[in-house]
Amino acid sequence: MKETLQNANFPQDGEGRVYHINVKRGEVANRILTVGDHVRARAIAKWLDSEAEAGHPTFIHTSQRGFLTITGRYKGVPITIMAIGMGNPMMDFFVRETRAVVTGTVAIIRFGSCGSLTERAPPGSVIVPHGGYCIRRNIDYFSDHPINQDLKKSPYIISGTFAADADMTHRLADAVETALMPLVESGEPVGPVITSGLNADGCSFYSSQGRQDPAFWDDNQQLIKQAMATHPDTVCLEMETSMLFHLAKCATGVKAAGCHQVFADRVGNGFIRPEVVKVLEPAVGKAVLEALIATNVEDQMEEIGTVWERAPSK
Ligand code: R1P
Ligand code: URA
Repeated sequence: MKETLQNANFPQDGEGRVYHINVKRGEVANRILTVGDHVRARAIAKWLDSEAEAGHPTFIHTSQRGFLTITGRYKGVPITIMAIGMGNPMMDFFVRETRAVVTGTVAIIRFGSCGSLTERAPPGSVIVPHGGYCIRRNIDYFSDHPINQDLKKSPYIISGTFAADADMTHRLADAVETALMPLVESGEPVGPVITSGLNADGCSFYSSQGRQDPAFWDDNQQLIKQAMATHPDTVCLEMETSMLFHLAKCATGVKAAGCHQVFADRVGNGFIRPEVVKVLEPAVGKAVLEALIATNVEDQMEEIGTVWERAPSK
């Protein structure tokens, strides 16, 4: 922390920079592509307009807490690409702190990696879920002294569902299908695109995604079966997208969609190969940018005073 912060309820520095992402108004655009992985964010940023095309340099900032913000333009439209790390709390920091520094609609598409629960989506395929829910480890179940014996009954809590924005999801599914078509035709081991079903966010990559570890007391042998019985159209497991849908529902002026490249085959126990990621990731990243620029946002920020303000022509 370099600056003295004001307001313990929602800390910001004297220029309005938020505490964890460390950006201020004019550094984050209305349309945001978010990923977990910094390397993925930087790879997708290669699709942004050059400085000569954009009329300004690309803004790149890493916060002390590890959030990477890249703001530029794609086909002339202001876009932010942000890497946030992993898990529901990181998604919470990201949605709340970007909402605080952006005026007008915040349109967010998450592009993550996931585990697949269906043979229809092997490693190399892409899933565009229509909604999601959360699976949380119930720590009271494992507690020595739970405050209520009822909490000892179930080791995991499976939530109800939250819908993705239908219009954004539709555009995203179309854009991903279009992007993958030439790769499939040229024989690359990518696809298919699964354009419905539910995502499940685990609060852990391990216990609450049903992974077995003899070194831990997890009581999760039946967890995937229970989740599928509760939500039979579940297709994938990861750690942020359902939280994004939940927060979008609870926030003012935030709308969101998501897509995932399948890394882990949780049916057949396989994993994606790096050479497939190398082909798939840039193609899907570009498709997400296409879907974002086609997304309508209300009261988009004026460019004056922002990092995407064009230099005056000489
Ligand atoms: C776990 O390996 C991470 O991968 C997935 C999960 O949601 C979790 O963040 O997404 P990212 O590849 O976007 O990080
Ligand atoms: N990310 C997850 O959270 N789970 C997986 O199985 C793969 C990627």
